[in-house]
Formats: sequence, structure tokens, C-alpha cells
Amino acid sequence: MNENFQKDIDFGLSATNKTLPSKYFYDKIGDALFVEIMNMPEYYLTSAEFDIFKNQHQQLIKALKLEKNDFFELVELGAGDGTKTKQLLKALDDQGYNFKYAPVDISENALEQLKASINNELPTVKIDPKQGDYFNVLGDFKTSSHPIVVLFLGSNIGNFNDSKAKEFIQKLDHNLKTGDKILLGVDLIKPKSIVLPAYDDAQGITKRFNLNLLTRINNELDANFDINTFEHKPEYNEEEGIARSFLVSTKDQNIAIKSLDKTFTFKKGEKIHMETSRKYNDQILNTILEGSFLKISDRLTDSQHLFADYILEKH
Ligand code: AVI
Repeated sequence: MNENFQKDIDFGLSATNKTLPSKYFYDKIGDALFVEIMNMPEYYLTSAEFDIFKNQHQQLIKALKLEKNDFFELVELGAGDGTKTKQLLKALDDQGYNFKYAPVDISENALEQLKASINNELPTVKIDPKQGDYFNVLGDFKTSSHPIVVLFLGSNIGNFNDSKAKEFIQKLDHNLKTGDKILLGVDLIKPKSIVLPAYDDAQGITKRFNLNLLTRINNELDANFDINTFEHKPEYNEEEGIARSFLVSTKDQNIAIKSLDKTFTFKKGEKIHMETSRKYNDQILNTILEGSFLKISDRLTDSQHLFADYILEKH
């Protein structure tokens, strides 16, 4: 059993304001539910970023200031199925750029599937998957003599709170050389009427995505959460630009977690904070970048201005 998982769940449920880390959403069932989320009509983020990669790959290449004859490496953190990235890889390959694609993921299985699909769809693209923790892998690039472009897409940075996002950016900054770039995909701040349905879909897929973590705790830590006694309640604060998902206990209850040898008390109406999804604009991103050598050098948005891919350059 994963000791960190046990520790993190204990820590989160022992807090005055109960919270669970959303990084634990992604077990096998969670991965499959997230694929369903990305295909929902309400979840505009994926299609908006795909629009940028499909229709503006030439602008992306220009904004990244890539040189045709100078070898560079595209390092993607948490590549998923690579649907968006393949649009860029194809354009670079067709135009004869000299590069290698290095997807980084903790899951060996996800990397193998990605490699097989790239080999099949884009057989001339060089792919060098790297399994492991992002920063262990990035450490190897600091001493590389060629330019690096790090891709961190899908508004994944939005699942960090601002201090964690700052920490992440500082670490990235330390692992890059002057001139290296980051292509950072973020969801933009926009009205509640658009954001909230993305986290509160009509089919209840996002609800199942959140409840799945309670099931995971039941299975892996021998707990007795009754998922029918928790409601899914997302909120969006338009001024801050932050969406938060909560599970709310519908009754007073005690939950036993055997592997922790502990019981947690829930009052009726008590919330568990499950996830933060921060939305960005230039000002917020600049605050996150403060104190690093990374600066915004360009920004592309989709045709509806819902989502942005920022180009950050290390100075
Ligand atoms: C992965 N991440 C950027 C998603 C988001 O929008 O925060 C996760 C997600 N949670 C609910 N729906 C999607």
C-alpha cells in the first residue's frame, strides 16, 4: 500500500476544514472518468486547447522561435494520450524540424500506449518516453547542450493552489537553461455561467469522478464511506477566478478507516474540499512567475478566447 496515500488522507480528513488531494483522483477508474469528462459538452477546456493546436500550430512554432536546423527536445509533463501534442508534432515533422519528443509520466503503461500510437500515426517522429517524477527527469535536461521546450498543457497547473504553483514554477525554472521555453496551457478567467457547468455536468460524471476518491479510500484503506451520503457541490468565485469542488455530507455520520485505526466524524452539511481549479489571466500568471527567470513571451488563445497557451522563456 502507498504510505503517502495513507498519510495524505489522514492529514486531510483530520484538518478542521476537511480536504482530500485531487491528485489521488487518478486511479484506473478515475483515469477513465477523466477521459469521459474531456468529452463532455460542458467541459470546454479540452476542445478549446485542441483548437489552438489544430488551427494555430504555425503560430505556436513561430512563438516558440524554433530553428529548423538546430536540434531541440520537446518534453511533455503528464502527456496523457497526446491528442493535442500530435498536431504540433505532425506540423514540425512535416516541415523538417530536427527534434525529439520526450513525454514524461509516472505511469509506464500510459507511456507505452502513447509511444505505440505515435509510432503508428507519426512513424518518423523520434520519441523517447521517460518514466518517473517530473523533476527527477527534468534534472537531466539542465546539462543538455540543446534547447528544451517543456509542455505542460490542459490547465494542469490550475489544480495547484497559488503557492504550490509558484513552487512548481521555481523548480521548473531551476531545471532550465537560458533560452529554454515552457508552453503552459491554462484556462482563462471567465463568467460563472461557463465555468460552473464544466464542473457540474448534467450527466453527473464529475460527481462520480469526485466520489471515486471515497471509493478508492474504501478499497485501499479499508474504510466505510457510503458514497450515497455525499453530495457533489462545485463553486466558482468569479472575482478570484477559482473553481472549487466539494463533497458535502448529507447527514451526521462517523467514517471508520481501519488501516488508520481511526474514525472521522462528519456533521450534516460538512464539506470535504476535493479540488481547486484555478483560472488565469496575465496578471495572475505574472504573480506566479515573480522571483523566477521565466517571463511571458507570447500567448495564443482559441477562437472563443476561453483558453490560453502561454509561451514562457527563461532569461
Ligand atoms: C486535470 N484538471 C486540469 C481538470 C480541471 O479542470 O481542473 C480536472 C477536472 N476536475 C473536474 N473536471 C476536470
